[in-house]
Amino acid sequence: MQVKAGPLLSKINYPADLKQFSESDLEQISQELRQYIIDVVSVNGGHFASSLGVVELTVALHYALNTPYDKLVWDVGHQAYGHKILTGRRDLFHTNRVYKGISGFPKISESEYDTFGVGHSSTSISAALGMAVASQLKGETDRQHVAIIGDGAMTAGLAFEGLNHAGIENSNVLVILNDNCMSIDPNVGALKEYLTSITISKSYNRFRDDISHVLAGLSKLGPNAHKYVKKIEKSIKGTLLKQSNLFEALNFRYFGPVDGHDVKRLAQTIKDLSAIPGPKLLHCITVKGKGFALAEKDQTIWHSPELFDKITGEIKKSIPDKPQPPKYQDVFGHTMVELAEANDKIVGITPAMPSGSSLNIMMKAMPKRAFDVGIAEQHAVTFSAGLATQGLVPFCNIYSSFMQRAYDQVIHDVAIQKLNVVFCLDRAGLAGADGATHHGAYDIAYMRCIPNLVISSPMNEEELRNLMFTAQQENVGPFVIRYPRGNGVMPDWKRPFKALEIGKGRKICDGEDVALLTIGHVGNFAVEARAELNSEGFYPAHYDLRFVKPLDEQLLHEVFAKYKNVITVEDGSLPGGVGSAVLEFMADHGYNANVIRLGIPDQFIEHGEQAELWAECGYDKNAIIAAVRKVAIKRTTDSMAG
Ligand SMILES: Cc1ncc(C[n+]2csc(CCOP(=O)(O)OP(=O)(O)O)c2C)c(N)n1
Repeated sequence: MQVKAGPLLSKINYPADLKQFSESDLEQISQELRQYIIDVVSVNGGHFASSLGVVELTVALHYALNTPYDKLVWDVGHQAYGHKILTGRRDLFHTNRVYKGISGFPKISESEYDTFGVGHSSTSISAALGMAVASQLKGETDRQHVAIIGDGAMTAGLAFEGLNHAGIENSNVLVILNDNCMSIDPNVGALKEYLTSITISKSYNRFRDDISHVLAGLSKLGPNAHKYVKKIEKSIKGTLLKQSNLFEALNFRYFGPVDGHDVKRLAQTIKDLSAIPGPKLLHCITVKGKGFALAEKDQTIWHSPELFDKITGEIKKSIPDKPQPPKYQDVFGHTMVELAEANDKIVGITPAMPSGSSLNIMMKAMPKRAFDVGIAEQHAVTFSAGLATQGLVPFCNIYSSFMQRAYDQVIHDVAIQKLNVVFCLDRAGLAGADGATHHGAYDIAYMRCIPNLVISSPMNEEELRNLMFTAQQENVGPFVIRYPRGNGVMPDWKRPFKALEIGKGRKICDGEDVALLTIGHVGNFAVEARAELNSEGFYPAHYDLRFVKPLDEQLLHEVFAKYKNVITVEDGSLPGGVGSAVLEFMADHGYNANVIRLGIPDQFIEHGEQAELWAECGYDKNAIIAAVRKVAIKRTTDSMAG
């Protein structure tokens, strides 16, 4: 649905239009931009509070700098809605995150203003530094390169790798630290405490005022400004040296903290900082959800709410008339508490996703045994490995796509040492509206080749519980459990635990002509497909593999001995996936069947509803029906009986 922009915003299609306005209009433009985001996201969905928090920063950056010649790199990118609206996409913004619409994140292919594709956090400093060094090598020394990074994203090792390198390159990099004390959940860690301490420190606040006076003078000095930089630096250093500063220690010039909602002053400061060469950091204090009272109050819920009433703030939830199956993530969260109550060796770990993974349930119930380690997937895995060396059983919950960050740690720190770490990979498979950066498409392929790992995937809530129960038993070794975003299929999911035999699948039903081999939740698509196919006279067999590794070889011998057609179905990439594993088994054992593999093809899948994407990739119920129809023989009830 198209939404009407305010009188000033409606005149701005690109930053060049914004620059036509005077500084005194910037506040109203910011207000209209904020309202536009509220109007569209309330009816369309998407990330919310983070973009509201950087409205003034966004306006100031595009006003003060010469984008797209100057490069803005948004970290994570979930806060870049204002940027999209000001850079040619206002009229498309209602298609944000919608199937075939614009992406919810900056994307190089979408706009020349999107300098770097993002979605995963903490890449901005490295990327901006790469751009800055390239500009230097090309002699384009007037170009500005700005990384806009949140205090949450700043907790990742990658951000520090970027800072560490930038500090010795004399390139034109400005890091804007957007400090709102929040990740999705409240930010955690010693860095956060450090940032808070310098924000409230009296000497820093005095310094901030000093520096803004000096900077205000600088812009009036025109082209000779550089001569004065040294002088300013001396004054900065003089004040700063009195108190150590982390960023200064890394050779950055530190400015701030400044009010991230004072748009005029921000624009002026950014302009002034452009005159100072080398690496610099501007510490901006912002409020996540700024301008929408409920979002300011409950920033976690409003990070990415459902649709809502923009007047009352009521989040619109459909009320079903019968009990619904729970989300897999909630089954994980509640089961963690149950298991940990019975087994005191169990601990829980999440890298910055307490709410997203539902580990917050355990964090509340057993605060000493559940850890949010910040946006630090690599650390989360190696920290878990360390815990496991001492006999604990860590359940390390990481979204499948974020686990890509910690691949070496899985191999080097966990698998080689056969440590009893349980990896729960949430959002495995096509994750929906976040798109290509967030789909958990590759975990089966990238885990399957690692020795010592058990890799499993539950078809429903009861299986998830039983796999978790199985994984926490003594000496089981590294154990992966992958499950998708969204709801399961069992409203009555809380059943007693049962240990499962590792590497054993199950036959769901016998059939004729063709066997469906499924892994995980997509097995339910096959159950639905079978019901329809049966009514048409097709009778595929159905097996749930349950384990990708070790594969149930006995089950596969039965399948290849009995069926000439085999259809594998998985919510993961076809190259290297379960279908590939089945083909390997077939070749290794000299079978010769017609194998059709359904799953995610060898291309990046964009955003949309999960159901739209399953259909696009060709492994939803209808695709399974079509595949079976192609190879199976239509039978009457009589011929079945015969
Ligand atoms: C590598 C990685 N891990 C986890 C996430 C999930 N995630 C998205 S936004 C976010 C919080 C970011 O906080 P911050 O950088 O402070 O930005 P804010 O939303 O507060 O503006 C997290 C944890 C991610 N995008 N990438």
